[in-house]
Amino acid sequence: MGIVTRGFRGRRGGGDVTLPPGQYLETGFPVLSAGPTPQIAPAAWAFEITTESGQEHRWSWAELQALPREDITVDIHCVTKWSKLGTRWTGVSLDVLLSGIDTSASYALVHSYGGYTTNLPLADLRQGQAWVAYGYDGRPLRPEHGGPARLLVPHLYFWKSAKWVQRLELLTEDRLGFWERAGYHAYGDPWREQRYAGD
Ligand SMILES: Nc1nc2c(c(=O)[nH]1)N[C@H]1C(S)=C(S)[C@@H](COP(=O)(O)O)O[C@H]1N2
Ligand SMILES: [Mo]
Repeated sequence: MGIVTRGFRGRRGGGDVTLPPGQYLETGFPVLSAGPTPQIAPAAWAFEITTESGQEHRWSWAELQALPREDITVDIHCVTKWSKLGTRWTGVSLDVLLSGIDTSASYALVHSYGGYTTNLPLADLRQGQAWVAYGYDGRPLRPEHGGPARLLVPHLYFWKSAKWVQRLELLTEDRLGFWERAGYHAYGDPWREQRYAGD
């Protein structure tokens, strides 16, 4: 005991690290942004969920902070092939934000400050699978990693975890986001290696 060799970290009871196919272990925290980092003052910040019937639900920064928060420890997998294990986040579950919202939508298009978008089935945002995260490693989430708040959907490739999240648009039909329109997979399950459309 006491000696920890990289690649054989004790994890879930010990043993080898299992990564999704084609991934390698990253110990830093790379920044991947398709554009500049938007600067959003908390007073100007809000998160919205809009439904297919046009209802709008809105949370100010203070209202988001007042909701029950969770500490989440998860592995993340970027389509550029790095995976980072045991990342520690703080945020509000989408189950909390979606509770009480009347919708029969099956899809969500996520919009970010700055114009980035990404799509996913609404079911993938429920049942403890997704958060609006504003803390990382016990600190406020840094702007380059999506602060003040980003989506966190760790079971899908990390491009689905929209940084600087602004709005969830609930839709009855799937609509592709930024990378998905550029040829990336509409769903993006790292364990099935769904990197590109057709994988
Ligand atoms: N708004 C926004 N969100 C984004 C991106 C982006 O360019 N803009 N890049 C995505 C991609 S491809 C990845 S891998 C992760 C990177 O998050 P990180 O920079 O915190 O590592 O954010 C995702 N969310
Ligand atoms: Mo990515």
